[in-house]
Amino acid sequence: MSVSVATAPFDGQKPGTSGLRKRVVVFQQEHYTENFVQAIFTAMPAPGAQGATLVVGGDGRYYMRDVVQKIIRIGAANGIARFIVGQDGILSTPAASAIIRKHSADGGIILTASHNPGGPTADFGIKYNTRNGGPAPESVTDAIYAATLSIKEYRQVALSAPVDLATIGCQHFDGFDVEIVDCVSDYVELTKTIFDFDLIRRFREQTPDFSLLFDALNGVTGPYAHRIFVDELGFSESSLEQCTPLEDFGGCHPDPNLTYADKLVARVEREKVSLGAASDGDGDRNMVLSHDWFVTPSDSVAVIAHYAAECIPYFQRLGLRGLARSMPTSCAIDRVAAAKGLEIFEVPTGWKFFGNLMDAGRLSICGEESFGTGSDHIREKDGIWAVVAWLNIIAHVNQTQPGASVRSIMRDFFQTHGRNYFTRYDYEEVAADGAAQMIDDLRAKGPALVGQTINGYTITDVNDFEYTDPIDHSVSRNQGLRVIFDDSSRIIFRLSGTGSEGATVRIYIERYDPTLFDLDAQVALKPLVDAALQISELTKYTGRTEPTVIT
Ligand code: VG1
Ligand code: CO
Repeated sequence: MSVSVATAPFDGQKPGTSGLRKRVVVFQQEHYTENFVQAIFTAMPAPGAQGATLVVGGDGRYYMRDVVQKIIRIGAANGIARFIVGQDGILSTPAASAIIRKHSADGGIILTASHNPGGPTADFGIKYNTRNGGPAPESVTDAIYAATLSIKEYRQVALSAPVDLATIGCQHFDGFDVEIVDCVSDYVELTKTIFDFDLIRRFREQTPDFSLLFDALNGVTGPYAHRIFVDELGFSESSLEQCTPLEDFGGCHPDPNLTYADKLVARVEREKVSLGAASDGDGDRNMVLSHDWFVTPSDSVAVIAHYAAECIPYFQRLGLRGLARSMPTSCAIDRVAAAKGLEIFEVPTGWKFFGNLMDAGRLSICGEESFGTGSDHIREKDGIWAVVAWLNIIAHVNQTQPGASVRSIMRDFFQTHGRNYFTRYDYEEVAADGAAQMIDDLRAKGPALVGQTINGYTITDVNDFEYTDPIDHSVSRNQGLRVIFDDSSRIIFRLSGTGSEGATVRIYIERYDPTLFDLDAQVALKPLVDAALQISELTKYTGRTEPTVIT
């Protein structure tokens, strides 16, 4: 039995870089979540919700299970015939993508605010993925937003009790089915077809000095990491830390970078760990480091692309079809593409922009500087995938260079391709007006900046990044303000589209050096960082003198 509930639009239900993210208390307002969920079903691409199969799951954060129940009730009333739900509502973002694809579902709803903190006073998020398993493109998120603006009612079925999310198996209801699936099985099966697990196992057995330390930051990847690193690859339980998903991530900020994964970083240094890694709340991000080297995400994807066709079975079988990065990501991967004669694409920030290229068979491996790395095995970035890729590469290189390490692999890479020094400065939760004004004024100042020399660097161009999708020709404008210098150095200014409060300013800084590999990135980039602060007058607009996070 389905009933209609009268409602009215809420302001600000516009999906950002990756879904709608707000404070939990915002989602808890009466009708707020229901409105957005109904808007998803209203806007579901043709042929729509009627008779469709929908995957539902999330990163385990506070409020998630309540929302799973709401989605089932509203989805069923909108005609969804079959829900595939992770046990206890749990699915990592990459696992959800894998399940949508494997079961030919019509889409999925992923409940996560990703790397944002969780808990009653922190963040929640809802994201819609389409049939290809990837984040909805802007045409769909625009339609969802439009539906939130005109909503007058939502429909839901009345159920006598909440759906049991704990018991694996299929439950039949009047007009629809709910299938509860093990949250890791499909994902682990897929991962095993991609990488050379035998090679990694042998390497581990033969190299007792090699140590792995993986930190899930109390996010969703704990169970996945346990199955893959411990059960399948044979690493010890002590290789895992913070691997139980917690509703509030144990109070930590589940963002894998040097600032927020400080516990891991300290242990990696202290215990001289060979490969340290972390992932974010929903498991799509990764950080890779060793006790003597921090691998920037921009370098990580380039190294994976460099070795993939040589040692990762999935790419040995399929070859490399093309490479891509988000615009602010460093150009290291461009050098790999050039060396291998591959197409390279530069897309706006946000994984949704890679999907069309993958679906068209033109993109194999891609990454973002924001700790996102992945391939066309699914349509989301994939944290565990990146860590296993590194294990596969390290094991492979050790066959011909015993003792090869993260550091030596990076050094070889720089010797072949040169080094793109990269850093990002984030100013989190500044006043939105000041931040927007800073970008507008910078845009206006652009033409006058061209030709100026600052700290030895001469500006040759200032522009707004605009992207035309090569497949569907859709155009995305204002995707970041770029200041380009005569030596190909770049400074990019962008406002985050994933924050839940105020604005976050991101400044991305990059410089290429063909010969010097051992500089500290902060030292190598200091003159450009100073130039960025000078050009933007950031302190004047935001009142901030220091960034919140440097990556
Ligand atoms: C950030 C990153 C972007 C990433 C997005 C979602 O977006 O910069 O590269 O795709 O988060 O990642 P923004 O708009 O805040 O810069 V996740 O792990 O939050 O799904
Ligand atoms: Co994430």
